[in-house]
Amino acid sequence: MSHPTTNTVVPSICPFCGVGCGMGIQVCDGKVVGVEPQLNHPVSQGKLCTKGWSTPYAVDPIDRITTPLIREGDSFRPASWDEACNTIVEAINAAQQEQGPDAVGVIACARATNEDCYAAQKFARAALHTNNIDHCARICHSPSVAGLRQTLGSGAMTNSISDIALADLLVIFGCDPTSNHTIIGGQIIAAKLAGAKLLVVDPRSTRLAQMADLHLQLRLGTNIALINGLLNIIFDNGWEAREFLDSRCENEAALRRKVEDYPPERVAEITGVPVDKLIAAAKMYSQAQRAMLTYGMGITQYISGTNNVIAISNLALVAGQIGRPGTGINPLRGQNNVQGACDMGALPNVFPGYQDVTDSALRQHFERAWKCALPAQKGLTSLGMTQATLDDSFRCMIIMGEDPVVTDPDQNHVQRALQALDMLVVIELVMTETAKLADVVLPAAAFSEKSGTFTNCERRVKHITAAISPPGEARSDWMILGELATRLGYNGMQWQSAEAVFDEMASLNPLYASMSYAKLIEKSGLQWPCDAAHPDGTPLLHSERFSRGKGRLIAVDHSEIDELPDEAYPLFLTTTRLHFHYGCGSMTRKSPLLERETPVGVLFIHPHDADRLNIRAQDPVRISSRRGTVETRAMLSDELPPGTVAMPYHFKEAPSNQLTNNAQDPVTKMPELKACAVRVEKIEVQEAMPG
Ligand SMILES: Nc1nc2c(c(=O)[nH]1)N[C@H]1C(S)=C(S)[C@@H](COP(=O)(O)OP(=O)(O)OC[C@H]3O[C@@H](n4cnc5c(=O)[nH]c(N)nc54)[C@H](O)[C@@H]3O)O[C@H]1N2
Ligand SMILES: Nc1nc2c(c(=O)[nH]1)N[C@H]1C(S)=C(S)[C@@H](COP(=O)(O)OP(=O)(O)OC[C@H]3O[C@@H](n4cnc5c(=O)[nH]c(N)nc54)[C@H](O)[C@@H]3O)O[C@H]1N2
Ligand code: SF4
Ligand SMILES: [Mo]
Repeated sequence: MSHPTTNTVVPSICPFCGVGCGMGIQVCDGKVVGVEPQLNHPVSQGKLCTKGWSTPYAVDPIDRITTPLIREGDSFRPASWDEACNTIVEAINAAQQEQGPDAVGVIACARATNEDCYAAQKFARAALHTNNIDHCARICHSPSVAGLRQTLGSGAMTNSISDIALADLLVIFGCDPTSNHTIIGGQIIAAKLAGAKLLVVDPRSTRLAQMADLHLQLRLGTNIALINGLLNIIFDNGWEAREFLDSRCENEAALRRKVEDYPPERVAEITGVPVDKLIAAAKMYSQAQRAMLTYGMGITQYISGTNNVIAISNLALVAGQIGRPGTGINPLRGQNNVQGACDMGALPNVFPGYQDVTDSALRQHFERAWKCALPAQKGLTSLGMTQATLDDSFRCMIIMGEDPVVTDPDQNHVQRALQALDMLVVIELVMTETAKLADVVLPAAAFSEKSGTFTNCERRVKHITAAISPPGEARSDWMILGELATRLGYNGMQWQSAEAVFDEMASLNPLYASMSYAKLIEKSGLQWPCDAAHPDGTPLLHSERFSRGKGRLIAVDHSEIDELPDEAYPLFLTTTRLHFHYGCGSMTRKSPLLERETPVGVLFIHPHDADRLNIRAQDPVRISSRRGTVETRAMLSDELPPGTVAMPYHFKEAPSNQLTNNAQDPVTKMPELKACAVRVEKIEVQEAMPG
């Protein structure tokens, strides 16, 4: 590969969140020396947030893994690719010979490219003969994929980010875009300043809630009751979109009957939102010309996650706020390429393009294309693999760029499982907490060191090119998996370029059918579906009909969260994000600027609760749940309702996932990351200060 050597700017995409802002990577003498915003990028229009600006630190060679590493006692020794790959293949073969193909599995990476994720699922299915393939969408928007597939036929953002400027009402439901999708957050503020109304539904008083026309500060986990209450009011007043319901939706009668059980007074009691605010919100949303609804983890990260998404869908369908510009149901996908990782089929139940693995005609289609027999049963989810390890039926896991020790619920449980594996392989940029437990660590190329494509939250597929070479012996994930496949005896992954991977994928994925690198570069990205009928892509889904035909209304009921506070654990804990850090922190925490902005771990607590517990600002505190204990510092915040404390999950020194609950949504196995019961105590000065 040849790379620019002096002062060149290589167009690329920010490697953090799903907004997918356009950046130029500044390169000097084969090193990334800075980034700059792309002025004419369709999403970010010349802007980056602080994380985007800090990208050079995130991919800096300092602390990067540069050779394969093999465990030797408590540490690692450098090894050749040959030795590392042989060690892995031997362990896989032994596990599969003794316990069958499903004793192994792969976790793909929503921060890596589509090409990497396509390779990960093909590796699992064709080389390992198992559907045990999953990734962090499981604990993120898997309920969106499952819920919206049932109601609309497709689980992605229905509209485009630029529609924010077209809406006259913006509904921000269980997400915090100024922190987490910052450039979208900025566009929401701009729309508000230009006259759009703002309705926020969140237990916390987020920045957008503070400037909203109406803030519904509901109790944690009461989304369905709230939405059924709004629907009750809408039907009661005849505010529903009559014509839209008659012509484009089905199953209205059952939904109407269900929401009769949710009169405003009852809903006020369950949710804590006063009746007058419920009525105002129902009117605002149903009577707006164009209401655009965005939602996030406050909807999905519950054991009722899939039903929560269905409730959101019911609301938009009944109000007819979908299928037109400036409206829609818009799950703000989190990771820079989580939309793509799902589209690629890095999920245990679907091939690329959401094609069911249990459908024999589809499976035969992939068997012919990949020239191998494929497994017919759905695979295990990521947390399913963890559990199967503890149940002795799973032995070998390949984790490509995820840090479950910090980011999965119930850290002690996760660590026990990873330690019980015969072989844990981690393909990473840096030594994460998870990589530290591995038997073999393989060095991955970062986004700035490889070519490929990313798909952002509005289904926009963009091409990126390598700006520099990978450090040391690091390689793109698809190359690593291709090498392992060959050594396992499967020859169908010997691609010569990322483009060859993309072309193969596009030939098998109907949503990407008419895409090619040349066209992606020429058009500056394309939104799927992009096929013969939509050669220039599709900015707006469901305009004439829903992907499944009629929009399906499904009656759902409020259910309690799994673990309510009691005498021993009297407070609710919710976990959220901080603007300045990202995921497990392995990339953002390399930036001195971002690191300076936030303390190493923090507990947010309402002043009333703090007062009762004799806790002052910055006091060291201990937080305990039924699963673990964390020590950190207190920060007083009246943005939380009394009785609820909050922690970010970015800090390995104060990992909130020591505390979180692994209880799961029955449909998607999404764990309840947004609510569990905890006890908080002040740590007296003579005890050790937290790190
Ligand atoms: N800075 C930064 N940005 C990120 C990330 C990061 O780590 N750092 N991660 C990226 C990823 S992977 C994702 S998925 C996105 C997530 O982005 P968001 O969806 O915005 O994520 P959270 O902050 O976890 O949760 C959103 C909100 O849900 C609220 N909430 C909790 N319970 C409920 C409830 O019952 N009902 C309602 N209505 N709201 C509730 C919380 O108070 C919080 O404000 O962010 C992406 N962007
Ligand atoms: N308590 C609590 N826990 C949560 C959440 C919450 O709200 N509360 N949110 C959940 C959500 S929504 C998500 S998405 C997960 C995220 O959980 P993770 O996916 O574990 O988090 P990331 O920090 O994004 O980890 C990605 C890793 O990939 C590596 N990486 C980056 N690029 C590449 C690449 O090209 N190749 C390879 N091989 N590696 C690469 C990075 O170094 C990083 O260590 O966390 C979840 N955990
Ligand atoms: S909003 Fe997201 S994509 Fe844009 S610069 Fe910030 S982290 Fe990167
Ligand atoms: Mo996420």
